[in-house]
Amino acid sequence: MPKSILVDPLEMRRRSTLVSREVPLNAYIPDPQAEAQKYGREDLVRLYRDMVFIREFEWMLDRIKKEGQYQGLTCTHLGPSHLSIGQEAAAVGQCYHLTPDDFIFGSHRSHGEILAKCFRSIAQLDDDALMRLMQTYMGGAALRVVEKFSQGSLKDLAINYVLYGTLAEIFGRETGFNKGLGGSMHAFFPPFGVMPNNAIVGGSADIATGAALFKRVNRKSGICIANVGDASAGCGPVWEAMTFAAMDQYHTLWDKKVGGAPPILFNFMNNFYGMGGQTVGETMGVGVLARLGLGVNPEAMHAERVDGYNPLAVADAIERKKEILLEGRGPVLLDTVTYRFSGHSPSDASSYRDKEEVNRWQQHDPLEAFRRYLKDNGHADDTELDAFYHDIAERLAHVVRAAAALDVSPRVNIQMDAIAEMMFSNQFKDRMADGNPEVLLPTEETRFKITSGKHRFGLENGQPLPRLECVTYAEALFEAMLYRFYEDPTMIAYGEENRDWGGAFGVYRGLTECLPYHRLFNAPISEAAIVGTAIGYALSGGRVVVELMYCDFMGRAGDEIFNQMAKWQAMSGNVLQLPLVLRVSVGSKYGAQHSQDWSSLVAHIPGLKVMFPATPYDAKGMLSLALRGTDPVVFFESQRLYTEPEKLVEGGVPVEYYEVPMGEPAIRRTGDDITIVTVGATLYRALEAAAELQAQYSLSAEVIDARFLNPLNYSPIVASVRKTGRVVLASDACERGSFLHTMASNIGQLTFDALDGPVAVVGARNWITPPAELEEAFFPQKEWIIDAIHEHILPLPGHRPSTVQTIDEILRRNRLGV
Ligand SMILES: Cc1ncc(C[n+]2csc(CCOP(=O)(O)OP(=O)(O)O)c2C)c(N)n1
Ligand SMILES: [Mg+2]
Repeated sequence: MPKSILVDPLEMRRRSTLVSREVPLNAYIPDPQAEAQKYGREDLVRLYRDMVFIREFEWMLDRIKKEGQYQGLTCTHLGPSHLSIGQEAAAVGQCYHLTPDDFIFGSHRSHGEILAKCFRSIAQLDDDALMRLMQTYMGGAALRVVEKFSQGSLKDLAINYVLYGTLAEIFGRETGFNKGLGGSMHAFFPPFGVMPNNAIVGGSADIATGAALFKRVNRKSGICIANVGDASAGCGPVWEAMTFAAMDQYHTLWDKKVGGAPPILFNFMNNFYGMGGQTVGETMGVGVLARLGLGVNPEAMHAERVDGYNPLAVADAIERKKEILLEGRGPVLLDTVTYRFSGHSPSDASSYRDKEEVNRWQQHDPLEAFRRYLKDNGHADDTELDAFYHDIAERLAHVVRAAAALDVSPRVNIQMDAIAEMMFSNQFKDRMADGNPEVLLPTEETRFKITSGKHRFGLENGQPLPRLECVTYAEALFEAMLYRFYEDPTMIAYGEENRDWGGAFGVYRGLTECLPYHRLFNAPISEAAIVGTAIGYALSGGRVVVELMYCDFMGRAGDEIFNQMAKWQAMSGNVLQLPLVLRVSVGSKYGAQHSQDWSSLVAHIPGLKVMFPATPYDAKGMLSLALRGTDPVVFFESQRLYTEPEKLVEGGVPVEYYEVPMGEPAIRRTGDDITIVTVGATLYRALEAAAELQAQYSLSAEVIDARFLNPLNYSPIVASVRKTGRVVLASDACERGSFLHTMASNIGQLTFDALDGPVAVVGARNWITPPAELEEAFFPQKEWIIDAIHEHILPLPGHRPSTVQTIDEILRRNRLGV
């Protein structure tokens, strides 16, 4: 089914000039009369109050970091504290037109944004809703603390709740918004639409875009804002996110009823500095940050520079841009001009900037300016405005005392393994939301009709059946995907060449016909954004499968896999779940940059489940398992296996739905003399080795396919090794640093008393992967396994090794680092 977007050579070759859209800079024209009418006295004064509250909150942290006290109360805080003193108007103005349904994601410097959004939500919600929320969030833990010292209205209580929940989080306490596992740089509070803040510069851009995708695909209300710093404009993933958000297909190919582009606003909090590097005049060359929009789409992302020192200019911009976003005409970029009076962090002596510059900005202090504005226009007098300073100081005295006291605000119980409990949600859900999955064909008319009719086992009387007549590893994956697509209305999949082409290896062939564009689409070649947006989609409540064409491209999505996908479940204190499967194809035949098995890298990172099926039965059963879970899974597949039918599991690949049990290795061949454990496609070479060991040396080998790297139940492996007393491990990953060494060390510790020899490891050579014709010298072969057994574990009578696996050779290779 080809797309009908014609690329016309006449049009493409025509001489003309590209005319760029104009980008407004600080276009807001203040009009006190109109503003009084639009906002009303009460709200205008409240904007000021919120700015004062934020400033005092940050000032309090500054005192604690620099002096170890606040209002005479001794208090220490070891962790970070990136303050936003000077930037309050940008945060408060932004939140005015946002509701709890609108999501904001932020950065390491987002305390002000958290407070502003929470205060705004408190103003909007009624007392019952607020109380319910405080009672239910984390079982009411923070509410119980603040109730003890709060007086006044329920909204007053809610304000204290927010101040305390945020501070207790910054102090790393269990009563904090994220059980203290997020801390200052990652604190957030989803009930008010305050979504994860990110300590990786620019990290929020693609995650927020994924949340916006979730809203669009699932027809949820609200917009998403990625609050990132000006210096993040130099980050690749930020650009990738903007490109992803601006894809033409939302308008050209997606069903109109979906509503257009994801409602994402990239808001650059432009304080003109990274830590010390100046983005204008030094580390970048764009001049005006808003210019970036010109490089992304014809609408220039509706970019504008906004005066972030006037909360009303910011509120006005957000109101106008929100409308554009809700109409599906995003993405939007705002260059919100601001300035931090505080250092990058409290220990920063600001040696990189002139005192004169700070002084000049202080003369524009948004709090002073807005105070003057309120007084000049008769909205408030000094007494009323000063009262806010007294009010917040009084609140904070209670809040700091409570958050600092270990008996009131304890840390999570490490003795009870509290953090381990939060690494995974370990739930299984058939669907992440109710409703009918949007599909274009009834199941009976999908390609399942063909695959289900194929031979489900690839051998007959021990002889191979024609491959085309058997269900293959790739088709087994297809069946698992199809099933879940028809069960879970939130499930979507995307990646490079996922639609039409069916994924680079055809796994999704047949899905294009049965799914609308918004459930299966081609992404730009933006691995970081592919994974990052999927994280945002998943943590907003949807199930998502994304694909990296080759394992080697994980490098392009390094931060997203290692820092984001792996961590948000635990950093949220279990508030978020990540039903996200990242399919990663391990290549071969394509040389050094397309043939690496990097499973050890992901298995090393806490927070990821890691699977690597080696048979079609497992391909379907393990993907089915991953697709019902609520945790992030990196799902490795081997390109050597895609076209293989099932030849090991009796009965073949079931037509109906089934799951492989989590973490359980599979015994592929039983034996008594030696255990061979494999990860991935090396299984088949191990089975060849086992056959030869039996035929030539009468040794019976037990072959175990680990299937899972994490979690992994070692018990069957331990039982096998205790029986055989010998073990060799093999996989296609380069030997140095391979996950096999983790397994070897565990098996060694768990079975030392039963071992007759060392645990041997056979990995690929520590080289670049050579061309296809030389791969046999690189990836473990049957002979390597037999030779390794002969050299290290059990001399095989009469055996003449054909490869060098000796101790001297191991030493030599390590000396050379190869
Ligand atoms: C990927 C990454 N690189 C470097 C850092 C260290 N770092 C933390 S904040 C920062 C400067 C960020 O500047 P900007 O994005 O403008 O935000 P601001 O601090 O000005 O709010 C740097 C370099 C980091 N956290 N993440
Ligand atoms: Mg900055």
